[in-house]
Amino acid sequence: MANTSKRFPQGFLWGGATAANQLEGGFHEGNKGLNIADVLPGGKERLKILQSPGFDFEIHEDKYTYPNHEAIDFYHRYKEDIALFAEMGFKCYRMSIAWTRIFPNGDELEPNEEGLAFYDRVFDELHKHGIEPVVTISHYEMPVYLVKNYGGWRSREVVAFFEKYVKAIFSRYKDKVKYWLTFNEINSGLAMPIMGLGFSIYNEEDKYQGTFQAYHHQFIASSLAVKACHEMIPDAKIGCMILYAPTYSYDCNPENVMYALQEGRIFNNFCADVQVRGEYPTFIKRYFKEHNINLDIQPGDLELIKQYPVDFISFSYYMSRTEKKHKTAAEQGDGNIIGGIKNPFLKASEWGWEIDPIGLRITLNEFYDRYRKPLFIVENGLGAKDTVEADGSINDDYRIEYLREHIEQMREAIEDGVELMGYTPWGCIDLVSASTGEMSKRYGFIYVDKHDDGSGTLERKKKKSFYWYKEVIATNGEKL
Ligand code: BGP
Repeated sequence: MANTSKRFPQGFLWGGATAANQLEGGFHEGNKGLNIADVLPGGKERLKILQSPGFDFEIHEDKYTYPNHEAIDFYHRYKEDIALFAEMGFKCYRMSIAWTRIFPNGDELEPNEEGLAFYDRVFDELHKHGIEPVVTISHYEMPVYLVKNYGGWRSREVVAFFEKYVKAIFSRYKDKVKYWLTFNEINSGLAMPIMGLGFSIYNEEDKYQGTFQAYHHQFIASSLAVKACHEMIPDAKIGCMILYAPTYSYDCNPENVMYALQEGRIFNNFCADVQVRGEYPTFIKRYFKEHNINLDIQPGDLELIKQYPVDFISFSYYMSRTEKKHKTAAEQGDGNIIGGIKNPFLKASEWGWEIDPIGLRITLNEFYDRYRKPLFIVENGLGAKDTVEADGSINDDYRIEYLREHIEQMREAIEDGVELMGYTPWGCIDLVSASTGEMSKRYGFIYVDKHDDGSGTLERKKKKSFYWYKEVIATNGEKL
């Protein structure tokens, strides 16, 4: 008999998601070291830099602005912000720890007490309001020192520094944090090497070799994190985090179907297969051969990866991708961050991200069919420009519509049999955009008075979606 209840499962984790470098600010405070995000300029150049092979990782104040240096000042305003999350009824809050607050350069012998104490205060504040922290260990913020001196994830030495960082935070927060995520959007390094893999000098010739060697190191680091988590916090769960975009064939031409399958497997499944199944997928062997990739795999690596897969799968979902083997320049999509061609059935956001709620149901089913592990949607949302009306209200009906349509598809997927743990829409409070470095691409239920040129009072205001989401949570998804 069909389940007619519109409610979500009991204990469903409704919440919101952010990342340290996009909201904290205080980039020099508390002995924090520089991370990649601290040296990435805002504005037009940013996306080009992210997708390009090389970058000098210096701060050039005369030439660029660095929006995350102040960001939205969560570093000083976390109490006020957490109180607003609590008012919406958040059951959980996804956030990240900045590695450089704990180990400013990345290779110190001892962790930085001021950094540790900051997150203690944040976790205590969350628990005071009954909100469960969901913590990303590494969200696009490798220490610049490790990039410059070791070459980022291409260096095997970085694995040990990461393991040390992970053990330091597990040991400190073992009683406060029970949900951990390893690397944010680990597969994004395939499209954006700087953020995903922390490369310093990276050239076209060794693009494939360098990228996949770096991935191998991240996979070892992921397994070491799972091992440490299970040993140090037996009642905690640790997941991977994948940027998922279901990949459609443009038409039923088998050539295009095969092409879409191959593109989708590399982008969506390669990292997840290793982190979840604990082994390199069979299809990657041919890919490695064709791209002349010879991984340096040391004795014990594959056993470690096999022994310590993640407990659950978290992922971000913003868009689907449509592919065709031979595409013309005119067919190329102009905004979808992971490429593909324009899908004639879909509308796109102002930034060209194609809006596809059914794609979320497809994603949930594809994940669950393939891995049979609990799923957690830890990012989803609409980046849009908001207008503050004369009376101070912000009527973001477009955002409500976007979220409602996606939540409806989540409900369908649960009916399909998918095990879904929770939902944390991205940027629950306006913050700096990762791809543009700007404030005007807003996702929040809470508006922050801060603008692309850095001006603004940083005052927080509740948007219309704030009240809507509050009711969604209060009714456990029954009232959308
Ligand atoms: C994901 C990142 C986030 C976030 C989000 C929205 O890729 O994990 O950090 O920023 O996308 O992207 P953007 O800010 O570019 O709109």
